[in-house]
Amino acid sequence: MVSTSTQIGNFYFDNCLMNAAGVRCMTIEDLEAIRHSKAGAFVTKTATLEERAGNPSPRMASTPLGTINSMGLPNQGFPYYLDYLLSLQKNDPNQSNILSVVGMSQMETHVILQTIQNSDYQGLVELNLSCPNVPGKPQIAYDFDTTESLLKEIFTYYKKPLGVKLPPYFDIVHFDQMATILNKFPLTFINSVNSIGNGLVINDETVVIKPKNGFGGIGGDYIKPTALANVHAFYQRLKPSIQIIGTGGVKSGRDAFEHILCGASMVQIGSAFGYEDVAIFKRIQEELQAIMKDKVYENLNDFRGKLHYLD
Ligand code: RRO
Repeated sequence: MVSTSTQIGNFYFDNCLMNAAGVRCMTIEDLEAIRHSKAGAFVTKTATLEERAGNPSPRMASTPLGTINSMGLPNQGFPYYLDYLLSLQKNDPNQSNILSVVGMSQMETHVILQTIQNSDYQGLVELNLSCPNVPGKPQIAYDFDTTESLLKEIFTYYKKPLGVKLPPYFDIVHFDQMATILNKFPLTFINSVNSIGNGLVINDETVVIKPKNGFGGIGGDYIKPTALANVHAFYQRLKPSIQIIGTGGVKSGRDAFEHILCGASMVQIGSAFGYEDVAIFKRIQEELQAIMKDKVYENLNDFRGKLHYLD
């Protein structure tokens, strides 16, 4: 029997496929749709301390090869998502989903994480260190010193399972430097990658989204090779206790297979989930199972991280 079940830390999932934060996950209605689908879990839209309207529209556009967005962190405020997750946890203590958060300042990030630490929430939390779209706020994880000092401070009080969402890196030295920092902390997982920040898509002579004069995060087919490289680079460098969620360019079972081959324990679907809605989880699960069956792999452990190199 071919299984796509997986584990992150002490949490078990029937299926390794789930949504990527930001896509169809801003309201309880969105999250319930994922929860009742074949997805193994959901992750919430990244939540800030207070509700945010985000950037002006149009703020997302599609091309035949993917998406560009500059949403600007629209969300309902983190208590909305925490309360919902707590209500799910009450009904089923074994439920495991991911709460994505980040503050608009380091102080706000600490307030959010301290509140979660002091709550009854027992599930996974992902700290988004890579939002590319808030004007005037650089992506935290491109500043290595800030990332290290922030994580150092967080782990003085945060004792629950925590992961970080990373932007793509493009240089071997940066993979080395970031992995060295991450390995200093008791992280449960990393999620690699967020959108490739600050791309530009043009239609005729005009940009296609309004915020930041058209600059926005790129997702979809454009980013799969970058995502696979990041997943594999971190798989090679991180201590085994830090697991990897692979995100970027997944629209088929083959794409999910490649992320797992590169070292991912779970695979998130962003742009393609936006196009196809919750039916995508069943389709990609079946495609992945067909590939595994063909290769006589029974579970993810049979091929996770086992990418072949040329001699
Ligand atoms: O809301 C956004 O503009 C956004 C976020 Br927080 C993120 O992490 N990645 C992205 O592509 N867009």
